[in-house]
Amino acid sequence: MPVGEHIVVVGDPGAGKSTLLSTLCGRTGLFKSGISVGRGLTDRLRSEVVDGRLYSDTPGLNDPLMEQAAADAIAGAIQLGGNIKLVFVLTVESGRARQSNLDTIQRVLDALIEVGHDVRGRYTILFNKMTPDEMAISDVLLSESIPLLHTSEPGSNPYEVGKMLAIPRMSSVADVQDKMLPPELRREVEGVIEGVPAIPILKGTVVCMDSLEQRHEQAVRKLERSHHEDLSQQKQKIDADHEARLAAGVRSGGGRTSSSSPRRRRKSQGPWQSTGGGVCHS
Ligand SMILES: Nc1nc2c(ncn2[C@@H]2O[C@H](COP(=O)(O)OP(=O)(O)OP(=O)(O)O)[C@@H](O)[C@H]2O)c(=O)[nH]1
Ligand SMILES: [Mg+2]
Repeated sequence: MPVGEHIVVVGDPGAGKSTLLSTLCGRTGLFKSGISVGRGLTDRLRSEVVDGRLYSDTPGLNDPLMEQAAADAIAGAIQLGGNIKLVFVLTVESGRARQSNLDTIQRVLDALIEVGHDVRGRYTILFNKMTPDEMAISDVLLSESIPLLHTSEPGSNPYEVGKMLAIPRMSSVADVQDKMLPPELRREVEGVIEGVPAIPILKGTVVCMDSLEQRHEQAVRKLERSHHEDLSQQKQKIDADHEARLAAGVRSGGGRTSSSSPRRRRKSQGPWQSTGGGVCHS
């Protein structure tokens, strides 16, 4: 059985994951944070045990230079197992959650669902670095900006979120290296994460973090498969209908079904010809 609480933080590069984790651990600079030009600062999985709890920091999945490393790091964190408290850290642009954030959430949740985990109500979303204007509309932002949360009837959505929280942009940590958020914010974030049940994951669990390109290819292949299935079902139905009509024709007097009939001969050249319909044999 999995033991121990394990906080795993996932989000875009620069969203504030490392700052947040160091704050939660109460240790300045435990997870390196700061400005990073061109690529994410955290470049691989970093895990630390503090007061018996495991904390995992991952690189931004949407960093094109580190996409694979980031996907591996997230999969690696999950593989460590434990009672995983999954925390997504998002930032907002012009009042909307960035699409890259939304893709990341879906990729990680899909990977967990695929190996049989029920993630409903078992993860947290933090909207970080919110400006005062964004904070003023945070209710709407939180409830409206993640389409994934509105894809089906309430209660039946496999992606249902546990809790969400808007965190104001703190000028005290703005682009400063290894700074921590103020204690009152730490308590608020802790409270939210604690209130969300964990996902119990066995150590060694392997998840597949597909790239966006792979997901696209899979979707195209799925469409192609279902298209072929539709076509083949239609063909079977046409064949069956035709045979039924032929049988009915034979029963009601074979004379009219003679191959000497030009109309019948034309019909026999259709795609169902291979069924050997008796109509062509006088
Ligand atoms: N203004 C403000 N800046 C913040 C806040 N949190 C983090 N920052 C700053 O944002 C920058 C990036 O923070 P990090 O914690 O390194 O972000 P990250 O998500 O770990 O970034 P990567 O490791 O590059 O993926 C740092 O310079 C922080 O000082 C916040 O709440 N407000
Ligand atoms: Mg980081």
